[in-house]
Amino acid sequence: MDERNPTSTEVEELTLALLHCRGEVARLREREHLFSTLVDSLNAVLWALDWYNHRVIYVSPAYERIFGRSAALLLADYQEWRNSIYPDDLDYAADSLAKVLETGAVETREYRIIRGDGQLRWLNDKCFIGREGEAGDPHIIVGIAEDITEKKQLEGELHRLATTDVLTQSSNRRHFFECALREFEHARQFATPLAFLLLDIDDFKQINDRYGHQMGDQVLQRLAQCGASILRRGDLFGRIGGEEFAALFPGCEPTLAQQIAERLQREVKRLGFSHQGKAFAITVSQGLTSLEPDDQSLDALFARADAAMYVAKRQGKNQIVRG
Ligand code: GH3
Ligand code: MG
Ligand code: MG
Repeated sequence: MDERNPTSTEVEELTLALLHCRGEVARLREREHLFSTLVDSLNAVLWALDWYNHRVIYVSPAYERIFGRSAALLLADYQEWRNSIYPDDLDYAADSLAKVLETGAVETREYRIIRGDGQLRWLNDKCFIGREGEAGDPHIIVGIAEDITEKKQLEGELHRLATTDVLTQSSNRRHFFECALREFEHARQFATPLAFLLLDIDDFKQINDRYGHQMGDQVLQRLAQCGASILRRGDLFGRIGGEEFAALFPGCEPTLAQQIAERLQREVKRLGFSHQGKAFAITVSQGLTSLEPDDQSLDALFARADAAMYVAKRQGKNQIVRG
């Protein structure tokens, strides 16, 4: 064994190496600090998953904030990830995650989770293949999950505003006809019955003139509620003009459509209004028609119902006419 004392050159080299190591440790510590500051301030969960061993190997601190669940539990048990996903979305979340193995990146995953406190939240969870395994197989998947609940709520609200009539909360004209067109095409394709109804309040202008515009607005609101209340599941109802409404009854034979229209006619008459102690009621005229084999477009039904309603008005209003 060499027991000689190190030469001064060797001591110098060792000292330099030691100083270099210290510098490296300090530099790594600084980077580690920077990295955790970045990850902590990010309002999204960074995660890494060992695909073949079904193990979550890393989640950033935002996990506990966003999921309201323990990160330690998730790291210990992969089942915890499955538990946190809204059951209806679990298949989608698992399938879209598996897809990353084929595509390398999946950037459009959106699904719901159930927080530890039971709250439902929407996530956008992008994932990527992290690094190559020894056999060349990808085995680490990394991802970034962002809470998009507020964005989803805003989208829902925008959709509601774009499709409903502000005064009556019924579908607006554009949305009603968009949905009606889909039902028309479906009925044509599968040769199923379809009924179309137009409804116009009688002498509505007089209501405004006698009782004021605000009362007129109330009449429109009550009429829309009444229309909505007699609809069956899958029926459409919308305000398509000032005091004009339309309804579409998919799968509805002409006799049933007639019965629905008659019921609506009775219910509207039963709506009671009062203005400065004076009670009044309203009536409506309806034009009703059903899909015929020659109808090439929704317009054909609309035109027939409109013509029928015109006849109802001319014959004295407060009645249903079939077209
Ligand atoms: P008819 O029996 O022939 O249908 O006569 P009508 O008076 O009901 O029909 P007309 O088309 O002459 O008048 C409709 C009135 O509806 C005119 C318009 O000022 C009023 N109107 C349209 N939109 C609204 C609304 O949002 N609120 C109120 N209060 N009135 C409205
Ligand atoms: Mg009218
Ligand atoms: Mg009108």
